[in-house]
Parts: sequence; C-alpha cells; structure tokens
Amino acid sequence: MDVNNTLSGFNSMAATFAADVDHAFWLNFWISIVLGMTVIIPMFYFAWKYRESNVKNEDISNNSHNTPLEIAWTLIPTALMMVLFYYGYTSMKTLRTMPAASESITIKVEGSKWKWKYEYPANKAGHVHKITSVYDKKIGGVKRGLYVPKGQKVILEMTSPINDVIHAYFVPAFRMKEDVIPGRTTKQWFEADKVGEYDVECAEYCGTAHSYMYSKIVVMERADYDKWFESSAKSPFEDASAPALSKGQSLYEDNGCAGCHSIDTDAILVGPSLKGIGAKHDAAYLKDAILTPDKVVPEGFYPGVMPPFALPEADVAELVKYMQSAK
Ligand code: HEC
Ligand SMILES: [Cu+2]
Repeated sequence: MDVNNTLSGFNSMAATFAADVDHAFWLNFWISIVLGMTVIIPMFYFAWKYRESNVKNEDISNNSHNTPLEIAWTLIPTALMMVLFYYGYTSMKTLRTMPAASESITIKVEGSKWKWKYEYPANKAGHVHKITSVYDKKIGGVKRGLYVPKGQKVILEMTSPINDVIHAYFVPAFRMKEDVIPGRTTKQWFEADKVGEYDVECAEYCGTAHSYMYSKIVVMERADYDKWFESSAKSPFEDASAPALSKGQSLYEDNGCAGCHSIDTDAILVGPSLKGIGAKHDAAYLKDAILTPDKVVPEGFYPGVMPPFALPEADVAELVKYMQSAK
C-alpha cells in the first residue's frame, strides 16, 4: 500500500461534503441542458419552418409583444436561477465554514516548487511528524503523503514560501480545491469517510515540474492512524526492518532534492544528475551549490530554478556527505 500509481480521483467520493458538491453540479448541468434545449430546438425548427422557399415576404407580420410569453420567460429562468443559487450557496457554505479547532486535527501544509510538505501537531511523546511528498520518477508516484483517520474533521492550514509562486491543493475524490499562496494562509477542511488512497494535484500552473507536483491523502482506520501518530515512524507503511536512512539521505528526501535531481542514475530531471558528483567537485562546491545555487550554474541549466536552501551548517554538511557517497 506504500506506493500506488492508480489512486482514486473523481471516480470516487470520499469526503462528507462530496455528495453535496456533486448534487449542485448535476443540478446545474441538467438545468443548463433543459434551458439550452428550449432555445436550440425551436431555433432549428423555426429556421426550417420559415425557410425562404416556404414563406413569402407578404405573409410575414411583426408581433410587437406577447405579455403571457414575456412573463413566462422572465419568471421561469429567474426561479431556476434561484434554485441553482440555493444549492451552489449552501454547498459552498459547507465547504467554507471551518469546524471548531477543538474537534479537528489542524495540519500545516506547505506547497512549493515542486513538493508538498505536511506538519502535524506534536503527539503525546512530543514528536512532530513532518512529511515531504515529492514525486519520484523511479516509482512513478509519491512515497509518502498526508495520513488522516476516517471520520475525523481535518483542517488544512496552507501556505507557500514568500519567494515561491501560487499553487492549489486539489483533491478530486473529496471535491475540494483551494489556492496556496506565498506569504498568506488559506484554509480548507474535510472529513474523509472512506478508507483508501486519494490523489492530490497542484491545480495552479507553477512552472517546469507542475505536472509532477503531486501528493496523496491516505485515509486510515482510526486505530491504525493513532498507532502511527503516537510513533515516530515517517509513514505508517514504512518497513520497520529496513535499515534506517542516513541523516544525509533523510535530509535529501525531506528537502525535496529528489524531485529535481536523480542521484543513482544519470537521468536529468529538472536539475543535473548528482550521480558521481563527489568525484567531479569538492565539498566547498557542493556546499555552495546548496546555499547559493545561482553562483555556479552548470552548462545547459538556468539560474533561478533551484531555490537557495537556508539550512543549518550541520545539515548542509550531512547533505554534502550524502552526495559524495553517491557513486
Ligand atoms: C526546484 C528544483 C531543484 C531542487 C528542489 C533542488 N535542486 Fe539542485 N539544482 C537544480 C538546478 C536547475 C540546478 C542547475 C542550476 C544551478 O546550479 O542553479 C541544480 C544544481 C545543483 C547542484 C550542482 C550540480 C552540478 O553539477 O554542478 C547540486 C550539488 C545540487 N543542485 C544539489 C541539490 C540539493 C542537495 C538539493 C536539496 C537540498 C537540491 N539540489 C534541490 C534544481 C533543483
Ligand atoms: Cu504547484
């Protein structure tokens, strides 16, 4: 269940308000079809009936007005508009009214080029789960996502770094979408009512790897979620017997380097492959590449794509060590 490329989108409904949104949509759809047809069908009929070969000019008279008709075509569309407004407004109100914080889990979401990061409140042991969701070309999906329990209200507090661009957090299976804006906090809530894995997509064009700015929401049974939440495991599905990641590799994953660089193949993603980089460059170069990426830009690449990472000295050193070990 760890990696799944065929998650659920519009084909499933997994949030309490999803049915309301669909109801408003289909009502809109069918009213539009009926209204459209009442105009288009008579139009073709009259075009055929009053075609040139069938009607002489002398037979044509002008009607100045028809009161009952005029009342009908004013009142009926007005009533239909009110119906559409009612369902659009009530479902929007449900989506936009945040539940009380005391009965919800509030999770911070950060969207940046091109990854999603989640930060949970501290658990009983004081551990804060921080998860980075970054597309991995090798597995054709994301390793980790947002883990939530079924039947629980969740509030997402979303933002983007001040030097980034606008993104949007879109979960088709929940019928939920909200902009994620640099320097501003936007909110969205949901209550998932079906266990499963659901797509998260960025719905605001944000540059080169926009189409890979992808994550997933994993809805779990309460007990499974609690067990993971009170632990310090990175994900509920991590293989406990697997050797622990080195500090450097773990930083490499958490900072989303893998979204732009391949480190064990020569593949060029957004940035150059880092395979064997330790043989080409010294530690000082690698350190500068992280702190001030625009200082030296390898041939064939552009400045301004890799964001500068203002990481603590020790973390940079671990990252450099990890890159040097990648043969
Ligand atoms: C948004 C995409 C992106 C992310 C995220 C990113 N990089 Fe880069 N990286 C690039 C691009 C593009 C270049 C080439 C242009 C430049 O040097 O600024 C580059 C260059 C580099 C270089 C120099 C490579 C060479 O051959 O000279 C190193 C080393 C590097 N990145 C390491 C990292 C590390 C470590 C991280 C994570 C902390 C990271 N990058 C995150 C896009 C990215
Ligand atoms: Cu985006």
